[in-house]
Amino acid sequence: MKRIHWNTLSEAERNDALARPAQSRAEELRHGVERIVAEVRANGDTALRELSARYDRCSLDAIEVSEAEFAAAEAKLAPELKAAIREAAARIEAFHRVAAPQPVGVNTAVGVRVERVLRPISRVGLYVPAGSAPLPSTALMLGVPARIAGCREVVLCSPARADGTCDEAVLFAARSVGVHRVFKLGGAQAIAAMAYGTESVPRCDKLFGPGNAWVTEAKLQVSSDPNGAAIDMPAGPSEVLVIADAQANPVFVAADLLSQAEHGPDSQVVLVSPSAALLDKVAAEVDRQCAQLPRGAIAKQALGQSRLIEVESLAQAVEVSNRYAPEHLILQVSGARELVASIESAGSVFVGAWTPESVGDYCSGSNHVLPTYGYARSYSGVSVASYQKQITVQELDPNGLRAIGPCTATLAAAEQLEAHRRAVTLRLAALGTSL
Ligand code: HSO
Ligand code: ZN
Repeated sequence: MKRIHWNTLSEAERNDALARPAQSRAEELRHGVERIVAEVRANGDTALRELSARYDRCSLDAIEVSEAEFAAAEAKLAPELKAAIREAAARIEAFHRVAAPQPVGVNTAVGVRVERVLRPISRVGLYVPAGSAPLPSTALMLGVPARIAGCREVVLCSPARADGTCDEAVLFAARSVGVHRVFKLGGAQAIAAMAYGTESVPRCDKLFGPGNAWVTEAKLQVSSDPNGAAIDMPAGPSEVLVIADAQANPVFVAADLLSQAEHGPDSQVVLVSPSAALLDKVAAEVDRQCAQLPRGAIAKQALGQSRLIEVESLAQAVEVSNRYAPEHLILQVSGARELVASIESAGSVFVGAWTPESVGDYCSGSNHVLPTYGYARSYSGVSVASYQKQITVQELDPNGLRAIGPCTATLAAAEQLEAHRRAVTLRLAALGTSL
């Protein structure tokens, strides 16, 4: 892990120190995805079968998961895993329900009512990756808010294995949170299918979920086409920033860094501390724990581009974190709760020694589909609001028009939009009022 002394760096070096690894939208990837999208649009299910054979090495009879397959998946799962999936879903639901936007209304003048009403996005498409490890927790994180929002059709795609079946836990999780239909599709072809529709896959209005470079590129492409689909957020490799003080337990800090590093070789982990001794202890502890991990080789690659940053104070640590805008921020400092007020940009914050990031990944109740790559500066994680449209409604009675008509007319005149002005003055005249 690279050691950095923040105070010795110039502004440009600080930017470099916090830079994410370049994510190139390589020509080859762009063209490859364009070709896949075009094939799916032209040949529908036939293209999906061909592409699944080519890329996922599986021959699909039916693209959609059948009732019998759902039942077989459920029968295969260990009871404690099913119980954990149900338990996690319940907690995710409890938080997302209270965090959901509410309809609001206010009289902005006498006789002028303005409201915001909420409507579900009708058809949504969820993507659950199954690359190096299938992620049933992602099915929960995407499915629960869709159900709370009341989306009419919730579709989920996840890649099939070579034998043509999907991961049992993903299927069970999808079913337990009310996903309506599941398709055995992965990669760019899954995104294209949900964005444009095929004979089997319904066309969706908005697509959600993480994925590899192909999935991400496909989401970008379909979202820039007015006939395609909207997307939740731009996605990049997963990341964590830990702020720890001299009192932090190096064993806990190392475990948290590794839990992010094991996601993939491109994961980013950053530790910021005012204590040089703590940084030394964590570095040694990371090596020790990493050697014992089944995915140690992956974690080790991620650690290659991770950083240990020494700062002069906790206040400076927070400054560094706000500048980096991490997907996950862990505060392992005494009085961690007080630091929360100064956090400006982060996807999700984990407060104190007893809050590992893993609990947010699975079952504290918050969502784990979060902005990465610095997008936490302006984006938020997936929530019920992501599955809703907010519609504003206004209604005036005659007194309302008398009250705000003159303001409207003056502004319309200033913009030289006479038709706008008359839409008001004609009505005021009908009410026997002139300006
Ligand atoms: N930390 C990942 C989510 C995840 N972790 C799923 C385990 N399973 C990205 O936020
Ligand atoms: Zn994770």
